Amino acid sequence: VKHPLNSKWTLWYTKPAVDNSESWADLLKPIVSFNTVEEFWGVYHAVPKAADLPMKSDYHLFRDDIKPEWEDKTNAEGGKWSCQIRSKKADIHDLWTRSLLSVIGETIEPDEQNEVNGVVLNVRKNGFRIGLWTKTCNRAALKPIGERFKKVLKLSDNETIEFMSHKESGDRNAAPLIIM
Ligand code: M7G
Repeated sequence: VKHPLNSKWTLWYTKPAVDNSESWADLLKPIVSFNTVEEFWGVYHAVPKAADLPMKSDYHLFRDDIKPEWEDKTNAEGGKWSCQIRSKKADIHDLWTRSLLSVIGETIEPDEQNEVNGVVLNVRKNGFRIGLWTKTCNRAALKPIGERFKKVLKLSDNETIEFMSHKESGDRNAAPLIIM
């Protein structure tokens, strides 16, 4: 017996660029799709753990046929809640697992909202970053999601997450739409 999820999900991987000849699109590839709890755990155990990924790589888990790019029509008007995992004690494997479960189980958002398109893990020199991608930049919809995201990431009261629209994400000087 398999337990269906409410959506199909696809895991994507961005491999680190070796030189400047490879574009963003060349580096980003879908790995596998699943739509049951059992298939999720199969994938989860088959792929490298977050802490074992190479520098400059990403995991992306996205709903249905949404590509993990700003350009996708379901992402174009949206943005992301972003959290830099600063604490050295933080167990990235645990936090990424909690993020995945809250997204596929849809406990990250109020019932039937379907505001969350996907979740992204970036492995960078200054640490790990987890981003929660949303369909819109609607503050009223984003706040309860941000509150839940902070609990999923086990943040303490003095740690914050930031929401930035994808349209502004290329602009280094743009301020986040929400910090909380
Ligand atoms: P990043 O991985 O979001 O953050 O973006 P980083 O600066 O910590 O590495 C790195 C670069 O990847 C961007 O400057 C873009 O060149 C490219 N890139 C990232 N994303 C998410 C996209 C995207 O959705 N579309 C396109 N075209 N390029 C992207």
